Amino acid sequence: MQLRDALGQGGMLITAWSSSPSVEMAGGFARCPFDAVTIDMQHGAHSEDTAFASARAIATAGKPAILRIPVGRNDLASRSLDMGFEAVIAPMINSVADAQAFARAMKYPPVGERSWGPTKALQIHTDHTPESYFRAANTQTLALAMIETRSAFADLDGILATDGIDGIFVGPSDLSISWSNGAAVDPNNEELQDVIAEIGRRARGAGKFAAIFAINPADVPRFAKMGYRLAALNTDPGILHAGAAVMLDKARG
Ligand code: 3PY
Ligand code: MG
Repeated sequence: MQLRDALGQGGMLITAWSSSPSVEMAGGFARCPFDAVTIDMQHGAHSEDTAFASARAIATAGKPAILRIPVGRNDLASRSLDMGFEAVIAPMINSVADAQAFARAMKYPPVGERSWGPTKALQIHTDHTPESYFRAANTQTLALAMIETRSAFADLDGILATDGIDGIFVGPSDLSISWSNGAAVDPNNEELQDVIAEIGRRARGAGKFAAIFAINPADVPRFAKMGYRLAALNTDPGILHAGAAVMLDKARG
């Protein structure tokens, strides 16, 4: 397991974002110079089968695998750690109670209530014995709580202070919807940038990691300056379209 140590070294890590249910493509992303690959089971089309097989393909390529669970699926949070994922992103963590429930699923006692059974994880993380995995898991696997509503922002300090929550992950699109009371989805909204900066500042102050979804690659250095340590770079369809546009422009002169 390597993600926590890489995050601790400073600098900005960039994860690919896999929404198409293709193990081949997730493994392909892991062989690109991304720092990690995230499998999206909230809005992406991955099933448990493709997600779990992707975890193995990503680890085989030497990269950390991250999973975004659907809203409230804390059972899947524990299970994905058992399948070898190093971090879980939980969407719509809107209160301290949401954060506590997520943390309980992610951490072994005494911090949480994760149940023992990392059979597949041990096949992937072959540097670990069951004992060493047990000792390492609570610190080496990461619980990232998504901050993407006004109520999450209102409870931010409590969410950050929750034992077992390692960091936050900002969802700028949902945050823009909530911030405008449903008037618009506008993640580039000026006012929102101050809120995003404030979330990064408070996460850093609480000694927790800050991560964010970046639609536009040019935003990543700006987020890094705000203290964010991990950015997801668009999605697989977005990268396909952007790459095709660049190549077709060149091909057509
Ligand atoms: C958001 O921007 O709301 C996200 O959840 C990014 O995936
Ligand atoms: Mg969202």
